[in-house]
Amino acid sequence: MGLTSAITGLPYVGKTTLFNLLTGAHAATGGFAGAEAETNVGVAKVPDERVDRLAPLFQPKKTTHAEITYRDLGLAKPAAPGQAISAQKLGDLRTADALVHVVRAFADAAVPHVEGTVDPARDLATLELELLFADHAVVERRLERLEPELRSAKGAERDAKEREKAVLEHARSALDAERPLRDVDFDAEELRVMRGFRFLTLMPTLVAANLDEADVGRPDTVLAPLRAATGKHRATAVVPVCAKIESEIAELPPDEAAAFRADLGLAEPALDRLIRATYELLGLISFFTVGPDEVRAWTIPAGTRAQQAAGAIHSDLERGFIRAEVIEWEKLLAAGSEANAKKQGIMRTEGRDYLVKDGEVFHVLFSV
Ligand SMILES: Nc1nc2c(ncn2[C@@H]2O[C@H](COP(=O)(O)OP(=O)(O)O)[C@@H](O)[C@H]2O)c(=O)[nH]1
Ligand SMILES: [Mg+2]
Repeated sequence: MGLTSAITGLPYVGKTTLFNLLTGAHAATGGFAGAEAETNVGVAKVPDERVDRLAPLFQPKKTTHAEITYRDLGLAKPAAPGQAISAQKLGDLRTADALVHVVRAFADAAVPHVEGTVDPARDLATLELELLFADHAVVERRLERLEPELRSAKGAERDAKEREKAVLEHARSALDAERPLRDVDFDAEELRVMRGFRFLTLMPTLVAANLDEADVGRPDTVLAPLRAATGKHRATAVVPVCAKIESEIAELPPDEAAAFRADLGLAEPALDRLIRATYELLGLISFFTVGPDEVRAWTIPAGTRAQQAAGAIHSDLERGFIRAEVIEWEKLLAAGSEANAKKQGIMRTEGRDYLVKDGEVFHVLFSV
């Protein structure tokens, strides 16, 4: 199960520049035609110091970080509200697990701005309205089709369709009031009914504010209005980036890059910031498996039980799950080896209902 984030935003805001930075790709930037036409797809390795520090203990043949796929999906400037996003783009956006909405906060006379002036809060509102219109259209279309279906349906099928209608009407009233669906208190059953529609305003959303070089060291004036706008919404966070300088820094040798970043007041690379925010937004955690063959990070939702977590590794491990041996990664690191950890009695045995915690190392015992 790989995670996919869709990068979206108006033209000329730095989407492709950010995509290249995150995935190490070299897709062409700056072209308007490309903004709507092409989709760039790339994979980023989830930076995780814990994997890097555990690996030397095992000298494994392979060290595997978690991965996240980024899809860079350009959009045209809306000619009129509700007309900016092609059906194909909408479909592409809907396949993602989260949205990264890039807004332009950099001034650069050489880079055209579709609205003429730099105003990231305005651009954020413009695109959010587009996503809202898109969801509204989906709801309307489905409600229209439900009417004749309801007339002919009977029994349990009819009940299910009545339920669907009620849920969609609930969604429509929120969208009519320009409320993104992630702000609405749907219950688990309603969310289940809505899952198949893959509503865009239901998706966790990261707003990547693409800062001007001059603002990197003092981002708060730029971020404050964006945070005021996003603070009203659930599952929404703002992450500052400076796609252009950070791309230049990424070309430097690691120690020079770190020094350069520190000078600018950037504590860590854009990828680390974005991915941490993505995990937080989506409620994801990591656990690890270790051994001479592979040291590897796995991504699961917080609150996953040990048996299901084993299924992230392989379905046989879930099916034949007996128990797991568990240790926090720092304790394993301190012990120096699993043999030592066992001798010290700090490896625990946990059953299938154990709730896996972030940073734990797992050995699954199973039999199929
Ligand atoms: N000054 C400045 N220019 C940037 C920044 N990010 C991107 N650009 C430039 O803006 C132009 C459009 O960038 P691009 O990534 O193609 O934007 P997209 O249309 O959103 O994919 C390119 O010429 C980039 O070099 C930035 O942080 N600062
Ligand atoms: Mg682009």
